[in-house]
Amino acid sequence: MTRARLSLLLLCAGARPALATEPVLRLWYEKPAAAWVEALPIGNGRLGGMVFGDPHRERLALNEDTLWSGGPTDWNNPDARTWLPKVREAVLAGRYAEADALARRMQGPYNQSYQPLGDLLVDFDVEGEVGGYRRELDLDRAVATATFRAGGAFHTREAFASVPDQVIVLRVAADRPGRVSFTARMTSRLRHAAAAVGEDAIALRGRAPSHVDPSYLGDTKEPVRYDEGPGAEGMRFTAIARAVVRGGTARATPEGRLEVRGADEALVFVSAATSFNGFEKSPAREGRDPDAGARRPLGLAAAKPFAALRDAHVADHSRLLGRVRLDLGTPATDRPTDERLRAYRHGEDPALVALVFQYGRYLLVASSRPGTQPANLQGIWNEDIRPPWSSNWTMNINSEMNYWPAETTNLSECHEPMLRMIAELATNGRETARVNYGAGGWVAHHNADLWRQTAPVGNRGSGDPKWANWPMGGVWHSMDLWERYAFARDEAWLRDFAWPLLRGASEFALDWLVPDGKGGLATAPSFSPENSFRGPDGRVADTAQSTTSDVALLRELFTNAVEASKVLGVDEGLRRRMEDALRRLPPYRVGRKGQLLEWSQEFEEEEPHHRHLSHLIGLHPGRSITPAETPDLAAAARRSLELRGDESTGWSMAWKANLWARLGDGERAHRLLGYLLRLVETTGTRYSGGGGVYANLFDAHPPFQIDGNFGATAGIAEMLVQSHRRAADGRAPVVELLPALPAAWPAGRVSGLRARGAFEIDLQWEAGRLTSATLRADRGGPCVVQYGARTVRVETRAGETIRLDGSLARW
Ligand code: FUC
Repeated sequence: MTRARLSLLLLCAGARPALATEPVLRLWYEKPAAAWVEALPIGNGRLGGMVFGDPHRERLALNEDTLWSGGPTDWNNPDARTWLPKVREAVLAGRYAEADALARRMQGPYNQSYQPLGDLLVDFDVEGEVGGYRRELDLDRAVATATFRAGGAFHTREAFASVPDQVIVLRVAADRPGRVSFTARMTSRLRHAAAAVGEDAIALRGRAPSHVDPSYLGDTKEPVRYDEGPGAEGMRFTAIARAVVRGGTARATPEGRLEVRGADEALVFVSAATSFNGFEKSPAREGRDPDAGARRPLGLAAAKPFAALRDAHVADHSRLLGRVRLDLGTPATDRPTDERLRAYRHGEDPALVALVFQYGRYLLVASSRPGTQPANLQGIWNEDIRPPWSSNWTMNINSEMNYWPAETTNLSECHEPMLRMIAELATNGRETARVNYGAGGWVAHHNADLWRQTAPVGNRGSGDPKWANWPMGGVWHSMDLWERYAFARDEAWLRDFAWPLLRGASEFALDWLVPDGKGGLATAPSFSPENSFRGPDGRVADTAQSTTSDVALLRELFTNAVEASKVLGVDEGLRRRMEDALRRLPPYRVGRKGQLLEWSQEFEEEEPHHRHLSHLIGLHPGRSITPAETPDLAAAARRSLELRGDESTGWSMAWKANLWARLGDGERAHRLLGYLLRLVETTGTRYSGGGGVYANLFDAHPPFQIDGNFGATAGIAEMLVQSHRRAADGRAPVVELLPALPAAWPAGRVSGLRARGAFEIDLQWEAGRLTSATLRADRGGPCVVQYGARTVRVETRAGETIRLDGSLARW
């Protein structure tokens, strides 16, 4: 059948477009930002900016993703190896509190902190009263705009961070000649100096501390330390702002001010670079020249017309963002985003959910591009020297969650920085595995930083073992490697890049497992991030054996690595060891309340409503528990979710939305999204209960953590398409359409979602029923499409497009 005939059928089948207009992907407000979490984020993966949009004074808060405190150090702890057997002995004998105390001796130093670069502050001469103010962030174009009327002129301020030109561009314009006048300067909370560079540019040069204590240590003796003297440690950085005017004058003053007078239009180009030269090099002694790095893109960018810069930026950005369209309807009135958040209860504004979905994708595109650092706990946006949890990569849920939407929502390129970080962690983690545990392969623990810290944190005793000692960071992140392959089916990449890393993670895991004395295998010490339990002696403890999360993560790792080795036809010996381990891992267990046990025995949980859901990893993001294949375990997981409760921190509620979606419960997933969309109006950086979002839609733990944004996007995708199961042949992915559609989204359409097996999916539904589905097969091969109870097996050829109607009849 020809294409034309196919689309005709599509229309005849009554699949008329349910929703006529494209939703407008825009955050907008009637006031300038009064706080950082009201400002609008822009980013090119490396450079980040928070745009406040005040008519009289712009604050553009700046970040560069390699600006971190510290440098490479030795964090491994050779003593850990001597404590390991003692910890194991205590755990296996059930002396858990003693095991905690011993485990603390295996810890290493805390990791370093992501640093703020500084602010570009622009004081404008604006004549007259300001009226008709509006500021917005256009997600399709990635441009932040503020517009208003003053003194009889219409003023426009636009800002974007360009990947092709590697600069942030701020355009200041008015529709009457000569109305653009301002004085700009740059400042930083870090040690810095400002100066003119040339006639029309100013520079901010500075240095990051050689050490910053994590925020959660509170008031320590010297939380922020700078090295002194020549060759002092610490990252160097340079930011340059250069003005180019049409009409009027631009001049840099010797003390570092940029004065623009009487221009028709001014462009301010901001460029920044650090001395970062790789995770294994001292940023002081072996660093790059940050001045040269900051200057390089400026000359080229400043020579281009504004329209060319903006068009190149928009083309680059929309190529990624535009791959997925989600339409859940258009709101009757176009209200400011903060008002919509206040009015959102349970589903009256589905378009707000679509906006939040795309915002997560926007943030990933803006914070994670090939060659940059992966999105950290705050993406790339941070204004504090001691940011919450160091704004690091926290690997017991948060950094994984950041990348959950990367493959499912068609942003595979944005996954690259995380995949590269995994490779770098494997390099350092090999040494940690050897020194700390005498084990092969590679290990990573709870926290990572720019220097790819792989050892336990905790400063040799002050970290709680339930997070500091948890050794499964590498095991969990190995899922990224397999998922990337599962979605892209790129065998060369699997062989050359992913397999050595998967193999190394598996080698460590096999070495880490110990016989349980009954023919099975156990992990000890073992933790369930980040909950504690009450042992049989009544004492609260963290350190146990074979927690459910360890077992789930190891099942996932070995299942994936076995399959990878088969696809590649390599390492048969290792494969057999993993298959044997899979048979000997402890089973999931169900407790007295019908819940999935969190520990290998039915201990009392210290916090029954704990935000973490580590024992449910097998349900999501793992796939060892599914309602279709393991209904009893799925029921137990459901019970565990009930017992944990709904309301929690931002990321926790986002995870729950994903978990409920995997249980096929769209109503409950939707309810969680409702909680996630609660407007949080306090802006402190300390943890205070009640998760939601800030006015700029940043996820509120609180404080701000970006994981909840990415988790929400992933959860919405899971409600629409799932593909983690396999058909009975063990090969064909099962692509489930609308597996968890809530009643609040009766009609809609989505295009461009990805499914494992390298498929791209478009769906349309009306009155809660699927009306059409399109599958594009990148690489061909079989898949089983499921809608409700109906399934159809489809054989595809590479490049083929297949259309199905709502009854799953193939056309
Ligand atoms: C884990 C969580 C906290 C927070 C931090 C970054 O320690 O338990 O809630 O998200 O990571």
